Amino acid sequence: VEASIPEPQREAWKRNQTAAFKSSDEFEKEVVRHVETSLARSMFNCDEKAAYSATSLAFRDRLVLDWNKTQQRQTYRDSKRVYYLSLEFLMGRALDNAMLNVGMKDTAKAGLADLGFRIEDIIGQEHDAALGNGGLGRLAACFLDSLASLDFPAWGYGLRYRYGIFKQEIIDGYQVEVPDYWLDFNPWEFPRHDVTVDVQFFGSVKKVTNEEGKSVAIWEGGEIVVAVAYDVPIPGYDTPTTNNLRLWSSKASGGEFDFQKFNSGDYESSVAEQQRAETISNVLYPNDNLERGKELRLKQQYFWVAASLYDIVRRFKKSKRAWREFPEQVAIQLNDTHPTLAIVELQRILIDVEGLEWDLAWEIVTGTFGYTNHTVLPEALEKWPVGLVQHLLPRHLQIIYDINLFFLQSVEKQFPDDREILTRVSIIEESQPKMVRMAHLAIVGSHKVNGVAELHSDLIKTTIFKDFVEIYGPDRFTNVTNGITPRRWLHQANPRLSELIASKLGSHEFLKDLSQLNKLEVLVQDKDFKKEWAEIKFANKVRLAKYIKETTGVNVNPSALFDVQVKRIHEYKRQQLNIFGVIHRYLTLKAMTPAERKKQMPRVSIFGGKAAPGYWMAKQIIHLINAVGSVVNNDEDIGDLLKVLFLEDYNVSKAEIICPASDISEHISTAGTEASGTSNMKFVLNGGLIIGTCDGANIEITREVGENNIFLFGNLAEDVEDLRHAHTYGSHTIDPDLAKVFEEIQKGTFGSVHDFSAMIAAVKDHGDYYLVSDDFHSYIETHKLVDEAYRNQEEWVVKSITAVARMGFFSSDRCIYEYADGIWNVEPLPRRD
Ligand code: CR6
Repeated sequence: VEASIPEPQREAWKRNQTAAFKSSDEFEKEVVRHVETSLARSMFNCDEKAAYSATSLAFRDRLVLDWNKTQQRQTYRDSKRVYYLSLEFLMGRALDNAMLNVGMKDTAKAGLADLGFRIEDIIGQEHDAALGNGGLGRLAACFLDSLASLDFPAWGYGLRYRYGIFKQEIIDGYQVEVPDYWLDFNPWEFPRHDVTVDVQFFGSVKKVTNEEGKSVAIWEGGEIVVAVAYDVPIPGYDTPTTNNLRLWSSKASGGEFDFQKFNSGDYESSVAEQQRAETISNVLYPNDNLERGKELRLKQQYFWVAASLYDIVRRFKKSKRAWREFPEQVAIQLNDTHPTLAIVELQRILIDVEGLEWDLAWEIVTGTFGYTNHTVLPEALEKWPVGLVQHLLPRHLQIIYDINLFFLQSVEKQFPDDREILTRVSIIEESQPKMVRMAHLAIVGSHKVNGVAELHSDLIKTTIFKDFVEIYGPDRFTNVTNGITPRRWLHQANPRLSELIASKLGSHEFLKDLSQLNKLEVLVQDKDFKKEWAEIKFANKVRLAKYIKETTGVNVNPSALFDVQVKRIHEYKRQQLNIFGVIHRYLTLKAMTPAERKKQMPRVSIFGGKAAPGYWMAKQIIHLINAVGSVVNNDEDIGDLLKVLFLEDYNVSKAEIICPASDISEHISTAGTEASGTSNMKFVLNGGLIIGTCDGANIEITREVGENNIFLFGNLAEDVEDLRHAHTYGSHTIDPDLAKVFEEIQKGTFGSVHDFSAMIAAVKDHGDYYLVSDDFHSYIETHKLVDEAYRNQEEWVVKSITAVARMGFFSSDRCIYEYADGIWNVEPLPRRD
């Protein structure tokens, strides 16, 4: 406000306002200008990378103009804002998305062609922004797209990792991790060197009495690390609303390095502090569904939470409203427990810095936060040693103890005769060492807790958070089934299908109201439509086959049934079940006569996904898949009947090629373990069918698309516990077909007998925790049904169209409306000009 231009000079500004390009000619001008000035190059040294950079800068300029107006509007209207706190944002590429969302891809295509480039090649130059592990991070990215597309005033807050998720290379069948340095040139971010926050660590707390005779806590000493804001514009689809994703980067306080030390000749230690500070935002922890309790991870969490809250509070204070209005102006969503310290930090700011009474502050805090749980797996539930929290954040630990004290007092009042419940729900686990249970803190400090699919939300209420339902009542807990953005996962990934649908529905409106897909259902008997539908799937398979040839050297027949499982490698997701099934198929084919073989349905089994670097078993699974591939793919008896591929370095941009090309995809987690899954939705939306267990969102997909259009198999969640118990305490017999698979592996057919023995032992000797053997028979039988169904191409296409027509529910737009309504209490703020 202080730097605003005085009234008389504003005319000059208005005359000179930047205008966004409107034609391909104007676009070309912008590209050339950026090549010549921003990049200091010319037509004599403009390669595809430079053309990508200049194109991105041209689009970034557009986004920024809309971004500025959006922010001005939101500030002026002073309406409630949503803040989505996530340690992961798996954004993928930005250029294609920006072009489509602002509706200028055709313009850019023509302009680039004029300048001598193919738009696909330019798009392909971009490095994925891979600041996430898997579903949780991609969900955050889909939510940002929906929030902007639906005109919600919303900000994302995250960390600007220098290294995102590692790049995966497969060498001799083994995963090798290579650092993902993605920031050499990133045109999509705006460094805000003037937007910084000092974040304090360590030190000690002293209690003093202030002038009013009140005892106040002062946190002093320790060290300061500076958070610098980097802003990434998030364009909505078909709207000028452009929201902000703010990522924090860490740097040392007090300049570049210590000059005194430098001058006295101690160069090394003069830069040490700087290096230590920068370490905080250096690297994304590469674990999916696993928390390892590393000190640096806790530092990351507090650094990001403290900077974000300072920013949010600073923005609120500009409005000069009373503190009790805070929850009416601010909704903060905690994406998993990673940002749970935000609860403590806001309480600290309110009582220690702003001088509010505890009770009022606590009311404000709980009114502000919502917490999303994404897993019931015990190894993923965050706990921090009390000693570590004490050391790093001494004042926060005191506040956590106070929160816990007041909470347990109220529980005691409610259940005077139950001592056990206090131990079970306490935020502090009385173990050796004592631990802070972050999920408990997140529940106590939020007004709503949600799971991410119906089964999952029921499970958290009846298992891990059962006591809290007793304490707070069932209304504290709710469900918001996950969704995906149809802009990226249909319009961008599968442009031909999107255009075909648009031509039938009369417009692209379905991209903002996905329920309109249901109007496709009447077309299932339209011959031409079905033909075109099938042709598009085939073309997408040809595109993937070409990619497979380029990256693996293997020829695959695009007429074969493409069977895909791409996701993080995890025992609970059961890639081992899939590869054992593939071996079973191989053995079955080998045992046939050539005449019998001719009658079989050709298959291409496609795998992809990263294993956490420390997850040994997951790495063995990757190795087995590759080992099976090198035997099967070179077996002349088999030929095109079976190919097995592992696609290296699965990420968002590869998913955009893979999802549209699948006939069947596998979502086969042990029932009750996959909270939701979201790739299941991506595949079905692109006309692929799925084989899956009754787990996560598969159940709701079945409800929507109908049982005839999905292949379900396996034991139910409610039976898992008994089965596990029986494995351990009863007699445990292995499925006979699976036993034959094991024998073959142990014979050395796929090499490395030693490497694979642990995978077999997990099933045979260690209780088969993931029920691979229990589900094997029904898995194999269901794959036979898939083969049979695929033979009838007519029917298959009908299933595919019907399923797509019924997928409207799974748009992330629906999720955002549910959060806005049931958790955040916020309204959209569309532009009215
Ligand atoms: N790993 C769940 O496992 C869910 C996503 C997003 C996960 C997955 O089923 O779809 O979250 N959980 O809700 C966590 O990350 C803890 C995931 O991606």
